[in-house]
Amino acid sequence: MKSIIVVSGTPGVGKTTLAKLLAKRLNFNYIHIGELAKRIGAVIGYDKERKADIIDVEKVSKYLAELKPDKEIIVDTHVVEAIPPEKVKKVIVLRLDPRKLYERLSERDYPADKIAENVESEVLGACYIDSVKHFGSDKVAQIDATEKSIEELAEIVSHIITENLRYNEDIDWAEKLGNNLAEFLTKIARARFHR
Ligand code: DAT
Repeated sequence: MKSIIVVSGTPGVGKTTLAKLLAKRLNFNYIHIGELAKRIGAVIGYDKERKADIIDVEKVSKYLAELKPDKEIIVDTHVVEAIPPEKVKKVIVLRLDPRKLYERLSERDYPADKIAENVESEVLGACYIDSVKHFGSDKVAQIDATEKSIEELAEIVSHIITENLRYNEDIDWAEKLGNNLAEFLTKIARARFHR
C-alpha cells in the first residue's frame, strides 16, 4: 500500500515550497489539500473574516482513504483532520520563529486578524499539538525551519522520510522570546485594531 507523507505547519512556514521540492526529489505525487477539496467538491463555504475556504474534512479524508495511488503522496496542509491517519507514514511539522512568520505574513495580502491568529498559533505550537493528537507522536517529526534554507530542509526531510527516522527538535518560542514575548504579542494584537 502506498502511504502518505504530510507536511504541516502554520500558514507561511514554508510547507508548499518544501512539499513541492520533496515530491520532485523523491518522485512522489504532490497534493495540496485546499486544491484537492475544490476539485472533489469538498468546499462547503467561505470564511470571509479569514479569507479562506471551509473544507468538508470528512469528505476529503474519505477520498484519501479510498485512493489507490501509483506512488507515495506528499500532502500539503495545516488541516490535519482531513488526512486519514491509518494511511500516514510520517508527518513533518515545520516551525518558524514567530517574528519571522509575522514578517512573512505581513508581506502577503493577509488580513491583520489572520496574521495575528496564525502567529499566536505558532507561538503555542498548535499545528504540532494537533498533529500529535491526530497521528500519534511516533509519526510526527518537528523541525525548526528558521535558519534553514529550502535545500537544507529538503535534505534533512528526505532522510527522515526514506529512512523512516524519528526526529524531533525541541522548540519553545515562548522560552526563546523570553522577556520579549509579551511586547511582541501586544504589537500583533494592536495591529488587529488598526485596520
Ligand atoms: P506555506 O505553504 O506554509 O504557507 P510557503 O511555502 O508558501 O508557505 O512559503 C511562504 C514564503 O516563504 C514563500 O515566499 C517562500 C518562503 N520560504 C519558504 N521556506 C523558506 C525557507 N526555508 N527559507 C526562506 N524562505 C522560505
